[in-house]
Amino acid sequence: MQHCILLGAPVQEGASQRGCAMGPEALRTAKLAEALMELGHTVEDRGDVSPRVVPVVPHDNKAIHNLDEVSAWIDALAGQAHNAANSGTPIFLGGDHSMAAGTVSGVARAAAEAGKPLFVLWLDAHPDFHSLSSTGSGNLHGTPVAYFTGQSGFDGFFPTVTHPVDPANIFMMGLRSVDPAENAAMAKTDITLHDMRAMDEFGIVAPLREFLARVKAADGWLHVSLDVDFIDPSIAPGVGTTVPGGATFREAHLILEMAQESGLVGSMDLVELNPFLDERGRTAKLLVDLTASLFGRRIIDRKTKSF
Ligand code: 5AB
Ligand code: MN
Ligand code: MN
Ligand code: MN
Repeated sequence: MQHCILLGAPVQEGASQRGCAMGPEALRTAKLAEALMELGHTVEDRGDVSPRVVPVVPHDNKAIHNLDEVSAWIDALAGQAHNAANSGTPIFLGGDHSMAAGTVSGVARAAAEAGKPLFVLWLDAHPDFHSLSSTGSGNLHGTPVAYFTGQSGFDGFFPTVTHPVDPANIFMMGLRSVDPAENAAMAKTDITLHDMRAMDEFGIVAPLREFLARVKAADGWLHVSLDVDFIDPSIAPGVGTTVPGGATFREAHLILEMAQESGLVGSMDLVELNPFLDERGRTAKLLVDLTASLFGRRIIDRKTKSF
């Protein structure tokens, strides 16, 4: 059983549309804590993080907006994430995905102190691999992976990354909207990219098993970052950036069930939920059910493990 620490990150300044700031409350209303307790875990809700915004130097890329605010969020979240990761299994309630710049870098520091390399399972329609120079939209939720892997160009704008995540330790699933600059930048890294085409062609089980086996062999810490737009918008409408052709209900559950069975999960992000765009709370409820799968809910109690 795990000690789950809920930490709200009502950041929406990294997205183009407002509404993600309501995400943490919607997840609480959808009974996230109750679902985890039902599975036998203890739950500590630390409330919402509130950053102190200080001005940073403006960037040459004039498309960027809310740089001051997002930078402050990253700084505050990295500290809180480090702290929470030292005392339990943090579940970060977003908030737009710019928060992962803070949560992942903070968790990476705690993992390193525990002598474990950090591995990231990135479930998203997008790779979020823009640099501050390459982002065309200027929406900073498109940048966290480039930041926490230590790509250049963030110094002086975002807090300095103390423990960059090795790109070889990142496994992305569900990609179906990748900008040319992201494609070019990722081609120079060892990130494992399992896009929707690969999911159609090769499925989920074999490649995910291979990744989890690598985490296990390295005695690693596994962080799962779940962007709502990973899931098909027909069943997860509560998100600003809908992209057709996403993961099905069972594909999403299977991934999280397998991750749970590996016994390696140390932390999680639930991001991009926009309750303003949701339909009667169904996306928030789906996220709670998916989290329950990652924390041990099973259809039947099976003796044989799939991993
Ligand atoms: B999300 C896009 N690449 O940079 C951009 O939802 C989308 O956190 C970013 O994955 C999507 O604006 C960010 C077109
Ligand atoms: Mn994302
Ligand atoms: Mn996305
Ligand atoms: Mn999005």
